[in-house]
Amino acid sequence: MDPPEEVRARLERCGQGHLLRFWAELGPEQRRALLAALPPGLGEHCRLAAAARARQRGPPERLDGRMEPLPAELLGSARRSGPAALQRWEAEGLYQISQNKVAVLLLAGGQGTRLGVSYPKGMYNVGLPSGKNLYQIQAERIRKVEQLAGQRHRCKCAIPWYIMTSEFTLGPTEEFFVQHNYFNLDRSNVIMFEQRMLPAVTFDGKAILEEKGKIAMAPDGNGGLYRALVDNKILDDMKQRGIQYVHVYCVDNILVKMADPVFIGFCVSKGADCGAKVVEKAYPTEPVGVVCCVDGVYQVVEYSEISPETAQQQRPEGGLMFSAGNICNHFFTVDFLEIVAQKCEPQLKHHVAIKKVPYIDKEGNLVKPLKPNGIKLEKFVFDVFQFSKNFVAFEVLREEEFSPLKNADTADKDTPTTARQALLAQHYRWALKAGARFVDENGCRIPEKLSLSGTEDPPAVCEISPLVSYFGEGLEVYMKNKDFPSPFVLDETKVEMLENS
Ligand code: UD2
Repeated sequence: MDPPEEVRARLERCGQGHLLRFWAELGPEQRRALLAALPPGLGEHCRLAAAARARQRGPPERLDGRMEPLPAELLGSARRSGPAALQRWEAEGLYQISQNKVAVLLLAGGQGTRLGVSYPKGMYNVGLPSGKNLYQIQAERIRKVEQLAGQRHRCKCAIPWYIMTSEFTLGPTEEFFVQHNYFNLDRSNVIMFEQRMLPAVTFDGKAILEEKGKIAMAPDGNGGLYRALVDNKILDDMKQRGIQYVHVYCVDNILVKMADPVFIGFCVSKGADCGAKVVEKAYPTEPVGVVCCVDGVYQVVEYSEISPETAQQQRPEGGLMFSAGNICNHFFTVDFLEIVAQKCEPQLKHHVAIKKVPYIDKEGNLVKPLKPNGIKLEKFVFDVFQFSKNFVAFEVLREEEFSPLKNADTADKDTPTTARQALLAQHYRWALKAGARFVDENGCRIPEKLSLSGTEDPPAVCEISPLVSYFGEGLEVYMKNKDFPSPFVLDETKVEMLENS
């Protein structure tokens, strides 16, 4: 059987006739699947990809002259604000949570290629004494902050957890949640949905076959969120539940504060429609994007778009001029998401990722290229800042809130080891602050060390379950003036024992 004449002609017209090269060798099921997988606008997509790559090969566009730092009045700070302000924002955030107006949304459609595992990153266990994976830690933080808001306002409340997956991550993520009984969350409050996929394209604009009857596809970037919200009627679901505020975050930050009441409270009190949590850049040339203003519009500027001189520029009062490092942690009102998803999404720019994409050559052999050969187009979640009418940013301390898991342990940063160290250092600080003492196997006191670098093991290992404490609160009652062995895991069972001792 020949492919429908109209399909062949259409593919030929847009330069994609090669996709039918192996048609004669395909079985009926493969043929059906190939035809069904041909995306509308394929030719246009391939042209766009090749053109974007050609543009990218030129010198990077420098934005230096057009950049301004965020105005001080839009930038809140966990470090510079007094306890009264922080408490006020936290109270506002907890109130909104107690009113069931807050949801969290996890971006989990990425392939996690740098980490080098074949399963979704959220399932990764960084080797904590409890053996918990990232998803479990996140689920337990949601349960705890629901409890804190409920206790404060004497009610029962829920924070729905929306999880954006892709063709690569949906199946295994669903299965993992089922296996773990949704980490004891109410199943109806965990909503998984899928983002779209786009064909990978050669440098000369041809869609790539990864099998004789299958086009190589990749997720459309974390900015695919906005289309996925519409495709999957997620905004309707949010509205039905009365959600007004959404905390969006990236899967790999082990220190992420789910539905962070302080950040949400800050954004709500400022009347913001869109907000970004940021950390101070560690050093001028650190390869992170900075949140700033370009031609009067808020955006994240990639490190490649700034000259080293601009990156090093200092503020008169000290500190880097452009220091607001993006950590993929955002606040949106549902109204803002609706405007973006319904109206502005087509204006989001395409970013080009150049990757090694395995392909079938003309002779029908599978080739695993040694050099990058394919273009993947992606949209970025933060590219919507430009549409905000009231944008704010909130700076938090890196050691308290940001330690991403990006690479395998062979790298020197953002690895399972650094993520584990960051979490254990934080819990050690919390324990000391609560008055705990640690002793070694001979009962001798382990000397305390208060200031730890990001890549240093604390002198004693103490892991605190998020079900016991969300951000260090409420620990004195179990830990003050008590001796603990190392390693020690403070979980619900231990808490019960300590309460009865
Ligand atoms: C992201 C931010 C970067 C910085 C850094 C901090 C973007 C575009 N970049 O860079 O500015 O804040 O994080 O850790 O936000 N994802 C999807 N679908 C996709 C691709 C990615 O859901 O098609 C998810 C992915 O699963 C992850 C998040 O988006 O949770 C960030 O993706 P990444 O790890 O590829 O982004 P990275 O580290 O380049």
